[in-house]
Amino acid sequence: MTFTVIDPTTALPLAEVPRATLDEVDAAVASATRAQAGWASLAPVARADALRAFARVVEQHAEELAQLEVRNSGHPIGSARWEAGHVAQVLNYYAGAPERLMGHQIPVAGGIDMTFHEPYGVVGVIVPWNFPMTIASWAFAPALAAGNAVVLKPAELTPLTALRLGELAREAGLPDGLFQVITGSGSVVGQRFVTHPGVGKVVFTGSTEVGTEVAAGCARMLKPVTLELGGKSANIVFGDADLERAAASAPGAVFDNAGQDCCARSRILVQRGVYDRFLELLEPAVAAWRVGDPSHESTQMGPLISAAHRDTVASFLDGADVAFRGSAPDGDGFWFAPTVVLADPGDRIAREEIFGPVVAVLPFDDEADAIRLANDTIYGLAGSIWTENLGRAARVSRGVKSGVLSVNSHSSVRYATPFGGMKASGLGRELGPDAAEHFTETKNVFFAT
Ligand code: TAP
Repeated sequence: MTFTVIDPTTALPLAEVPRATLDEVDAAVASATRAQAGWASLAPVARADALRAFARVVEQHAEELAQLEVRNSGHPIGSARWEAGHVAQVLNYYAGAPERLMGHQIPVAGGIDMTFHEPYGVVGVIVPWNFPMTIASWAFAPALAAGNAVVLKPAELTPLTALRLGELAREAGLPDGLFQVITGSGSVVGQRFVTHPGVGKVVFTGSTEVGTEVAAGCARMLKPVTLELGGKSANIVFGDADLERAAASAPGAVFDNAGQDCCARSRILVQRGVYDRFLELLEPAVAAWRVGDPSHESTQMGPLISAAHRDTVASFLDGADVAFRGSAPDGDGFWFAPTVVLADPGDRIAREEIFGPVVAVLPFDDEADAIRLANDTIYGLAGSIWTENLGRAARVSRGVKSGVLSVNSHSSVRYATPFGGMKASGLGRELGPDAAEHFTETKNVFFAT
């Protein structure tokens, strides 16, 4: 059995991909279990070398991976190149981990006490369709570094770069079965990671709705789970900010990847005294946002991922107070023009994740009001604070309940710094110096003397 993968820029079929059965998932977990035993017993330096070799092969194929992502996901080529390079960087970064996963020697009476970081065994990784390569690498690189095997399930909409990464891992010399990519539906393949007793940990990135189900299933199995879920992040602009910079950068903060970004700043909160001026500056920046063929070097935004998703995004504009819109091409692709909406805090558009190129602008009065509004959502993933006042930046960044904030910038993702959400945006952290440890359990051993 197979399923068809569609190019969102043309709406035409791109590839046929296998739809795995339960038996095939079980076979993948069995071969991952066999591979893991050998991998975990390798010298740490040998695991580090293997991950660096994988990184080198990804670098050598970066352009091919980027072109594939352009076609499967509609990402602009510039972004797709960054994503492929980022996967290699993440692998190189966690290649440093096997030799640094140190336990403690703890002073106790009557002997010597030591802790060890033991791998879980097989880690099941479930990823969404919005950033297929990068999000997968945030889990598989540290999991492998810590001595685990990985079975990765990409989203059915965007499996192609993940499948290619599976082939590249083998080309790089990773042991057979150690890193497998298995395609199929979430309710079959993803669910089996949850219920299979041979999968020691699950990493799930996707919607809060499905993530909650996955977490409940893992709880029944007493299985650890990392969750990276939805967001409704605020871009907070104070009256003392550099308004020109804040307005010029705001489109990129929400329309990047056509708004299909868990960190999208899909609410812009603007202090009332500069609200009109900010909108005046924002309008030309939105008009200048280049939407079109993602294979063109100058394109900033491609299509949405599917016709069904475009319908969902469009439904948010029913009855909305649209201030202005950018442009989008005609044609068969799943196009949607960047859209700026004026909203009230209770509006659906100001509360729910849209996952499309639509931003709600809301005024606020003072610092306390900004923090209250920013926190007035079930989510807590990312956010930005624009102000020239350092004390205010510190107070507001401590007051906003989000896992990843930036001041006078919209940067959320760096491989060397922790990433993840508070509240309904997730559980646990990825990336940064501690992530490999999150793929281990602490064992304590006491030696009587
Ligand atoms: P989902 O519909 O939740 O799907 C995510 C993944 O889970 C897909 O691979 C899906 O498989 C699989 N899945 C579906 N049902 C499942 C089940 N019952 N058990 C196990 N796995 C199952 O999300 P999406 O629409 O692909 O992605 C958009 C969402 O992801 C947004 O909410 C976005 O904010 C969130 N997201 C969060 C982050 C971070 S880092 N916080 C990053 C990116 C995206 P199939 O679709 O193939 O069936």
